Amino acid sequence: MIELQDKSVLIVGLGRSGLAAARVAAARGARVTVTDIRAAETLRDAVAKLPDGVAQELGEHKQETFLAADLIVLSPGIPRLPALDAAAKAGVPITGEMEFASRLIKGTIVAITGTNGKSTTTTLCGAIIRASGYPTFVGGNLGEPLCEAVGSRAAEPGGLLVVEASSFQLETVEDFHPRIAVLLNVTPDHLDRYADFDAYAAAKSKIFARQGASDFAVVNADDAVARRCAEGTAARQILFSTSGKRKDGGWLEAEALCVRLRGGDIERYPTNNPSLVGRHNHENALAALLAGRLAGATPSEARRSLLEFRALAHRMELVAEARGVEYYDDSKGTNVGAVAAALSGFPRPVVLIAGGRDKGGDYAPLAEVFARVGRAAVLIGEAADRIAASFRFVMPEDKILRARTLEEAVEKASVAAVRGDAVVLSPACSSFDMFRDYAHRAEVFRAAVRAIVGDEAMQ
Ligand code: UMA
Ligand code: ADP
Repeated sequence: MIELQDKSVLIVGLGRSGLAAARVAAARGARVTVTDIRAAETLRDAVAKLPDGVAQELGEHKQETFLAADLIVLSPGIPRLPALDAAAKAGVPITGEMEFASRLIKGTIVAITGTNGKSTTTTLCGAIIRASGYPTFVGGNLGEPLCEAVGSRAAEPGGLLVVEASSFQLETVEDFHPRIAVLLNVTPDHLDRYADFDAYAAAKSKIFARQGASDFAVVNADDAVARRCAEGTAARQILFSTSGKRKDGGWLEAEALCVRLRGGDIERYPTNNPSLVGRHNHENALAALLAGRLAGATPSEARRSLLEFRALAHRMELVAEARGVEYYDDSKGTNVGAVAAALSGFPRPVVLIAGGRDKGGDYAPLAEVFARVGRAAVLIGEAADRIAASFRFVMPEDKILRARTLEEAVEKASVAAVRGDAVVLSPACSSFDMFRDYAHRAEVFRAAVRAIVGDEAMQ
C-alpha cells in the first residue's frame, strides 16, 4: 500500500483515468494537481467532478510542476512529453493510473490483454465470476478505470477484479500483480505509439512481469507471438487452442468448448450462443472460461453466464436490414487483425466501409481476407490511400470507392450492395481524424443508415 498523506501528486490527463486517480489521491490526503493539455472550457464536466482542493493546470503542461511532484500519475493516452522526460531524469517517480490503483488494492486481480477480444473476454469473465457470488469489479480499459475499484469490496481480500489491460496501461506497471493473466493474441496495432512491433509486444508481455509460481498465465497456444511473450513467465501456463485438440487447458470440439484444469474432469460448454460466433469468439470464450474457473467460479454459473452473454455494442452489431441487405456496426474493429477476424468466414458478400486514422500497420493481411468476401470497399479518412494501395491487388479499381464523410460512404455502400450482401463498418483504423471516438463513429454510422433505410428497417 502506498502512503499518499501530504504527498504532492500530479495527475496528467483529465479524462476518465485522471479524474478517478485524482479522487483516489485526494481521498488519501495527497496534495493533488491535475494537468490537461485541453483548455478549461472543454473540461468543464470533468472539473465539476473533481474533489475540493485539487489544483488545476489546464491548457498546458508546465515542466516546473512535473519537476516539483513527489509522484506523477499518467493517464494511458498520454504520449512521451518533454516535461515527463525531464521529470524522469530528475528522479521523480512516474506511474500509470492502473499501476497506481493496483498499489491500493488487496483483492485478487484477473487481468486480460491482447490486441483483440479484450473487452469481450473481460465482460464474459467478469459475468462468470460475479455470478459465482464474489464481490467483483469489471473494468480497466473496458471503460471504468481501476481507480474506481479502490475502496470497494472487490478491492478487499476475497474480492475479485477483472481488469482489461491495454498495452498503454501495461507500459508503466511495476507492482501490478495479476493472479491470473490472460494473453489472447498479439498482432500489429498502435504502431504510431511504439518504435516497432517488438516494442508493442514487449508492453503486452509486462502483464506477466510480477507473476510467481502460484499464479496462472492463460495463453492462446495458436498465436506464436503470444506464446513468445509468455516464455519467460514464472506462472503456470494454461494454454488454449481452437485449432488443435489438447489434453488440458482449453480446446474446441464439434459442439463444445472444452476445459480441463489440473488433471480434473473435462468440462464441456455450449458453442451455440449467437453472440459468440466465429473462431475468434470461441477463443475469447475459452479464455474467459479458463480464467473464471481458475479464479473460483463454478461450472454451472460459468455455463449460465456463457449462454446469457450478449455481444457488446459496436462489435459486429446488426443495426438494420433493408431490401435483403444487412448493415453491421463493427466500429470497434480498429486494427487489421480485428477486421480480418470479423470478415473471415463471414456468411455474406461484404461491402466494407473502412479507413480513419492510420496506425502505421500493414493492410495486406486484411486485403487477403477481403479478397474472399469483398463485394466492394468504400474508404474514408486519412488511411484511405494506404488501404486502397493494398486492396488494388485483390479487387478491380472500380470496386474501391472513396468518400469524404461517413454519410457519403454509407450512401455509396448502399448503392454497391446487392440483395444478400452486408454493408459492414469495420474501419481497421482509429476514429480520431473524423470523430471523438469509436462510439461517436458508430452513432454517425447508425444515423446515416437510418437516413437511407428508414426507421422501420432499423433493429
Ligand atoms: N491529454 C493531455 N496531454 C497530452 C495528451 C492528452 O493532457 O499530451 C489529455 C487529453 O486532453 C484528455 C486526457 O488526456 O483530456 C485523456 O486521457 P486518456 O486518453 O488516457 O483517456 P481516458 O479518458 O483516461 O481513457 C483511458 C483509455 N484511453 C486510452 O487509452 C487512449 C480508455 O480506453 C479507458 O477506457 C479508460 O482510460 C479507463 O481505463 C479507450 C481506448 O481507446 C477505450 N483504449 C485504447 C484501445 O483500446 O485501443 C488503448
Ligand atoms: P478489444 O477490447 O481488444 O478491442 P473487443 O472484444 O472489443 O476487443 O473486439 C473488438 C473487435 O475485434 C471485434 O469487433 C471483433 O471483430 C474483433 N475480435 C474480437 N475478438 C477477437 C479475437 N480473439 N481475435 C481477433 N479479433 C477479435
